[in-house]
Amino acid sequence: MQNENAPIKVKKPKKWAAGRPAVTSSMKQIISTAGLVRGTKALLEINQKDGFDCPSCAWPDPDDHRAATEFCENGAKAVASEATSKMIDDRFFRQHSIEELQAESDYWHDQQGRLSKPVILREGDTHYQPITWDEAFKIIADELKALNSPDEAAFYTSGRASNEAAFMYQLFARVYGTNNLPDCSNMCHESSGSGLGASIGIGKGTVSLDDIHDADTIIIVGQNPGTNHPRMLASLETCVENGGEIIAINPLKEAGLLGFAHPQKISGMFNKFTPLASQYLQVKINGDMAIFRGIAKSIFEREEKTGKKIVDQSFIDDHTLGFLEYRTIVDSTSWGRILDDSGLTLAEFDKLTDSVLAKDKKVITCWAMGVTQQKNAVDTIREIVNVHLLIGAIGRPGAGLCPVRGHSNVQGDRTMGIFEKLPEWFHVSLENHFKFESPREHGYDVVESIQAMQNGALKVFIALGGNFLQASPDTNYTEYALEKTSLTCHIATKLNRSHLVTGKTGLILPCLGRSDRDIQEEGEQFITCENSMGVVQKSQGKLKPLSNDMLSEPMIVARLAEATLGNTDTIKWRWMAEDYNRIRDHISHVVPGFKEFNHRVLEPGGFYLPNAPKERIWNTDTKKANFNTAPLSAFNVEKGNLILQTLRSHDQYNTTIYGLDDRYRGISNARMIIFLNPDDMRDRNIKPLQLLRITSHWKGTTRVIENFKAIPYDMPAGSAAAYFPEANVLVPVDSTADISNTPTSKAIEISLDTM
Ligand SMILES: Nc1nc2c(c(=O)[nH]1)N[C@H]1C(S)=C(S)[C@@H](COP(=O)(O)OP(=O)(O)OC[C@H]3O[C@@H](n4cnc5c(=O)[nH]c(N)nc54)[C@H](O)[C@@H]3O)O[C@H]1N2
Ligand SMILES: Nc1nc2c(c(=O)[nH]1)N[C@H]1C(S)=C(S)[C@@H](COP(=O)(O)OP(=O)(O)OC[C@H]3O[C@@H](n4cnc5c(=O)[nH]c(N)nc54)[C@H](O)[C@@H]3O)O[C@H]1N2
Ligand SMILES: [Mo]
Repeated sequence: MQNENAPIKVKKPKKWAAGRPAVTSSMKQIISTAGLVRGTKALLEINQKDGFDCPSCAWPDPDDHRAATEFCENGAKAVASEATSKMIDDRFFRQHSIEELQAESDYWHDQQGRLSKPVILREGDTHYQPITWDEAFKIIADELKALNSPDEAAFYTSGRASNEAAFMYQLFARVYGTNNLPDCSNMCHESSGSGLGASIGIGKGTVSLDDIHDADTIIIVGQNPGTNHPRMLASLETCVENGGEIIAINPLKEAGLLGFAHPQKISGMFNKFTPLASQYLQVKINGDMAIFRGIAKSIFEREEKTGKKIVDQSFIDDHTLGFLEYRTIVDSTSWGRILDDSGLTLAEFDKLTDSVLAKDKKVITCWAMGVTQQKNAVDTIREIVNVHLLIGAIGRPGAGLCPVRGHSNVQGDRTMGIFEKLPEWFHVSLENHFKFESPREHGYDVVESIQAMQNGALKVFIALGGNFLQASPDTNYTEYALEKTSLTCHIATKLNRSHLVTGKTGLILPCLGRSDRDIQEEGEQFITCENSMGVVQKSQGKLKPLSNDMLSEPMIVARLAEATLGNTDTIKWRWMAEDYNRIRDHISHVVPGFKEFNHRVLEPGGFYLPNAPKERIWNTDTKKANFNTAPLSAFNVEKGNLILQTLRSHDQYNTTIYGLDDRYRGISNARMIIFLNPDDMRDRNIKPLQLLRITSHWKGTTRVIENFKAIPYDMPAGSAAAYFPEANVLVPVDSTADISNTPTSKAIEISLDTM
């Protein structure tokens, strides 16, 4: 374990990612947590066709050949954290009161090992106590049955849950009678789903790995793949080697976008790196919509100047609606406004447009949280689509849209029906197959759930994984909200802060993780996941579970459902979970694209789900791809205030903190820091490492965090960055994106004071 009191070290940020340091760092981590034998065994199984899907990110595995080490530094760390040989037992909870545990850091919580037995915190108790599984299910079932309405309960999902667990879980919620199925996606790529659905008729990306390798130009917006999707760097390297160009749009200079040394190649082990981004556009926070508007404007101006058609008119005519209206709004957006909002120069736009129009216009745009967690996220994503529609860069090889998902099965969970606004056809499909009445009223998303707990409308909160308290905005507000409930129950692998802020009664139910062997009544089981590119694959854990008292997620859901609802002719909960083929068989009847699921999933490497836009078929309301016509919007702050974005360090997986370093940004031993523009620091007379109080401002209210050290960093004036989850206190619960209701974790108005 690292010493949390060690002094902070600050070095120059790195100019490339991975290489030998990545290998050393991951090996150190896995051996120290999981031990050499267990650790090596786990590593060799990650992302192999008969092994388990890496629990870290949703970047796809190669379709054809896979290296024996198809994982990355951060995948190895995620596995080490799960495959640890340390265990939390009864003694742990006897020893530590809730109050003591609350005083420890997130890093410390993760270091305590795997949860191994169900425990309960009864009203007034100071310590969690062991409980049997049967008792635990009975307590939850009694509580659920006693509610005035099923809508007084919510069922949260984090994106590691398998397709099988997720399908059972949403079925349970709906048979019970509610659509209250908030999930981590609400805080993550919900804006992508909303934007893409309206524009092209599917809430998912349209490219495969081959497209990434073949593209002429890949634009990466608001994403830090060096840390969060390291295996993507190998795909980008292939694109560059094939003559493609990478363009980064990011306020911060991120090492992983600058260059990559492939750790599985000899050259990479000697730290010889391939330069990646040939253009690095340091956009102002929230300036991305202006960038894509600017590309469209440049294209129209070039057409006028040269008298030649540049847009793909036949694609526009055959496949889209709204072109003329879009053209009008682009014409009426001034360059002054575009340059102001984006922070770029005309020369930068010129070069960028050259690249978008280069060669065969095989353009792919990738994006992640820098785009989705903004007030105007949905319009920004739709503006990205607008540019792709202009040049027909969708539904052909080497071109398309690529929202890069976070959690390894967050996309699959949504496909399985984890959605508070489930479409009508899915309800009908469930009803026809299972013969029950599925409730139609939309359920609560994450933000609405927090608000409903606050106003007393939501009384029971059940979480299939995740760390709701730390992942949610407005930490203090969310904490009070959770405390107002009558029951909180977490199905989890590792201890986290959400387990320590409970309703009247709190329960923790320990479950198997991806790397664990899963044996049920009918023998050894596997689960399935869907990656960011719509490939469904099997995943089979191989490690012996540390304790016999953990249950699998499908079995926990099944027993909970059985205790609450009982079995019927059409739904035999426990029987389903005794053999996951039975769950998959149900899925094949309910969810489109899963016909013969049990058969096709045995294909090595899995199978692709249907994706209509890839075939230029648009399942939108209009049956066309829709141009979106929205005025530019910008996030303005009062003079002297800054815009803060919250981001991930290199040593964390969301709220799980593996270590205290952010290697590529040059930071060691610190998380309570704020990156600032050097000129902004000078203007405010702030010295490096000086301690600051940060106040966020929202509709006349303020929120405060203290003791954050100032770090000068290369980013546009007026912007700032701090780590998630420490800075979540500052994110106002009702500051959310239009339409998707995603918290605006990448744009918060702040002021600074020295302490
Ligand atoms: N190791 C590791 N892997 C992970 C995760 C993890 O925590 N650790 N988390 C997983 C999950 S759930 C997700 S969703 C993904 C997250 O993957 P990312 O989206 O890469 O995660 P963030 O750290 O939030 O990074 C956002 C990036 O957006 C940039 N940014 C901020 N504001 C703006 C803006 O206004 N415009 C632009 N263009 N850029 C901006 C930031 O500088 C940063 O580089 O990663 C997944 N993979
Ligand atoms: N300010 C700010 N807030 C953010 C973000 C941001 O960028 N800035 N990002 C948002 C994003 S993109 C996301 S996805 C959310 C993440 O929100 P969550 O998904 O809720 O959070 P995680 O940190 O991924 O959850 C980690 C916990 O999941 C449990 N867990 C791990 N593996 C398993 C498993 O296999 N099964 C079960 N049952 N439990 C498991 C462990 O107990 C672990 O402590 O946070 C969001 N919050
Ligand atoms: Mo995410």
